[in-house]
Amino acid sequence: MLLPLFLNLAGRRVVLVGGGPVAAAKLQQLLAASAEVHVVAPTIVEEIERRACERYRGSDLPRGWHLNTCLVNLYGDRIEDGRRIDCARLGEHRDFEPGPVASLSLGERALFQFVKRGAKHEPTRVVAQEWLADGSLQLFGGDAWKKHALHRVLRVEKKGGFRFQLNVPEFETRRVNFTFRWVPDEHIVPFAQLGAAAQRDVRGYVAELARSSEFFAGQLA
Ligand SMILES: O=C(O)CCC(=O)C(=O)O
Repeated sequence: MLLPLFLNLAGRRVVLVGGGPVAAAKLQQLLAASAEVHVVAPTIVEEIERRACERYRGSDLPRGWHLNTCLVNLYGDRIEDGRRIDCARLGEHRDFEPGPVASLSLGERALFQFVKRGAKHEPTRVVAQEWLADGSLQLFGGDAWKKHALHRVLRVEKKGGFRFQLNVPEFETRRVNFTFRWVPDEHIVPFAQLGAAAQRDVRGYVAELARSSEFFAGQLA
């Protein structure tokens, strides 16, 4: 039997246990309810990396590198003089880090395209496209997709009613995308072992992360 819950979670700390698609869907709902979410999912990145290693090998998978960092893209409307300006797109580009791209999407569906630029005066050609929905995990690698094609997000829908309360001034977020990146093991260094200048550079950022992460709080202890 299901137990429906009607709780005001705005500003309340919520612990979410798990890192699979069900947890990802719940995360979206909790963020939309303005909860302060603490995710306990030590395996999410390892699981994504395991799937990447199953599909890619040889020169497509850098040796001695691991998925260890993440770029977060917010898609939505910019609020300017009370008007909403839809800027939910990302222009065509390549990701230059080695290794397959692993990207996790939350919120509204996005139209993701692989494109090739034509010769001078010829239009850009779409070579493949897919809709990335709430909870989608997308993996792509190899020269065909990473080197010989560019990728872009053409648009993000508004049909699902997704809104993330992320406290970004003058911005309404309806899609969040996490793109995990491969990092060589020797670059993964505990905060305490960084040089003084590097520690100064990142201390404020680590302190901000430490507010909601035991891992980063431990790094500063
Ligand atoms: O938002 C997405 O689905 C794609 C993000 C992307 O292409 C990137 O971060 O390089």
